Amino acid sequence: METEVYDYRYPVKGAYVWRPYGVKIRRLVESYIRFVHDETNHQEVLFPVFIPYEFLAKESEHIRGFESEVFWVSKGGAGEERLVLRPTSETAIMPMFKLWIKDHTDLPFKVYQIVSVFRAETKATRPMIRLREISMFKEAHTAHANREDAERQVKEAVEIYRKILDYLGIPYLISQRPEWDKFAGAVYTIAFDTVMPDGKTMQIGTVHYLGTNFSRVFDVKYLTPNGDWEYVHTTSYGISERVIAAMIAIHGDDKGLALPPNVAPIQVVVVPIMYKGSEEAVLRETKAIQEELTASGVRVKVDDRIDRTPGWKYNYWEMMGVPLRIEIGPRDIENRQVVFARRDTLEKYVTPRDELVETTKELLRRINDDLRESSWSLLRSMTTKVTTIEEARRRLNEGGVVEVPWSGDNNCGMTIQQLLDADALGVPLDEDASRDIGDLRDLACSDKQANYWLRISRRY
Ligand code: P5A
Repeated sequence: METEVYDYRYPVKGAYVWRPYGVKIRRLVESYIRFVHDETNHQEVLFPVFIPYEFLAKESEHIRGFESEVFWVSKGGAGEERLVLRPTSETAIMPMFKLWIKDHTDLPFKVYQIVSVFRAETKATRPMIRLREISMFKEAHTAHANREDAERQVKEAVEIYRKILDYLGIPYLISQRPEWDKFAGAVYTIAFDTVMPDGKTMQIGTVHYLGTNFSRVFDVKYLTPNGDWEYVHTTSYGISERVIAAMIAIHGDDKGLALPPNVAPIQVVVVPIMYKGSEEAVLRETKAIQEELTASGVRVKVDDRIDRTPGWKYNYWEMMGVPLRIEIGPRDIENRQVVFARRDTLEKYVTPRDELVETTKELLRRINDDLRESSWSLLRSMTTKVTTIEEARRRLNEGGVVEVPWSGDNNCGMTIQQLLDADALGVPLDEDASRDIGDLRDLACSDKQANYWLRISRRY
């Protein structure tokens, strides 16, 4: 199954091949990502993959974070070069922002691209999750007149990511990363994490407020209405094919993929059931159904292979995650009815033939909603507040996320990580997260009053 989407067998570590069915899924995901950025006035750009090393190294925290993960291009033909393959594009974008941004009327300035970036990851690579060539890296970069406007952009970015993840039915926790785990060069980082079926969390998107850290070293200034020159405040935010990995892992089951109709390359597969003598009628009906559904905007495929049984086809398309199946046999034609089977619940429905289009659309809508809802309830059931080390350890061993009392002191936070042998995701920012902490002590520093809940999990 997996190899119809993505092939792990490419002979370079951390680099894999998207196969045709996978590319179709990916394009549907990308086109929604583009849609949401376009509707919020981000302009799509395409930057070179090369960055001169001295540019990457200009911002001291940034290079400290990325130095060990850089792929070098040190030879071009016979000549020597000092280029790197971008691990992310802040330092490629800034010199161009300097040329493009003149005065306050140019702000805010918002661009994005969907490209490959390269990171020599030190942790073990994993297909679609920890790549050395991240091939669906959507990165947005924005510049603003002041902190307030940049932070407004951070909020917009969080809404954009909510929308994308909701569309894919992926549940998420939103946390402000602790100081020791923010993006290299950021003032602060807000992260989206999901819980994978094994109980470990995965970071599936991050939004960074970069302050003037990059604009100062690249000298990106704008002319204010008063005639002063000021540094722009920048933000950046990114997601990758990890969202596809999360979608596949979270909705799939032991029968294979279960794709949300929103991004399923085939939303409905029609399987004709032919008995001797009725072939012609069944195929005629199948074709009529295909045409009606196609005309109403549904992505539909007819599986009329004659060398496969209907049962074989049911299994195959279930494995491929097609959300809805329609079975058409002579009896259904006679009774003027359509038989539907849902991939997610495996339930069957029979509806009158003249309600074909309505029912199809209603079922597709419901499958999107139900996949999202059931994933959310799983995530909620895997997140718990605990107040003792023993309870936290026990919960973490079962898989999931714990929230423990924390003073806000970084040393205490890092000690909590060590005590629990797990990582801090940060302080909850979700709208529905309760911040109330009452009269508790820091889990690691019992002499300190707790001020926050700190999220802890084992991470991918
Ligand atoms: C934001 C975009 C950045 O690089 N610069 C431009 C900022 N942030 S980040 O957190 O480092 O990466 C953004 C998201 O990309 C995913 N990601 C990866 N996916 C697959 N393989 C990797 N090796 C990898 N590294 C990061 C994460 O989802 C991350 O949140």
